[in-house]
Amino acid sequence: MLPSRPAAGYFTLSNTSASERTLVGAETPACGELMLHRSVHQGGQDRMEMVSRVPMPAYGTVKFAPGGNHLMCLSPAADVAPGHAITVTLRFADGGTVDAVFAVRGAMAR
Ligand SMILES: [Cu+2]
Repeated sequence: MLPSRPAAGYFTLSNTSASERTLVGAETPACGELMLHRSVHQGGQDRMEMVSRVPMPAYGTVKFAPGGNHLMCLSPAADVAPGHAITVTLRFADGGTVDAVFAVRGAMAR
C-alpha cells in the first residue's frame, strides 16, 4: 500500500465445510469502507468492478490475488502502515463471520 491511498487486500479463503458458502462483504474499522473488488482487463485497459458475492464451493478454495478478486481498503487509517496488522471481519451469506488478520506491506513488497 501507499500512504493515504486505497490499498488492496489479498488472501486465500478455504471452505472446510460440506456446503457452499458465499462471501458477501468485509469490514474493518481500519479502512473506513472495505469493498469486494475484481480487476478486469477490458479493451486494453485494467479497471476494477464491485463484486457483491464470491461463492466458495464445498471444500473449495478461492484466491484473492493481484489481477483478480481483492479487498479494497478505501481510506486506510493512519495505523495501516507496513509492519502493522489489521483485523478484517469477513461476512458470509448465511450470516456467519470470520475474523482474519492481514499483515500490512509496502507497495513494493511481495
Ligand atoms: Cu479495487
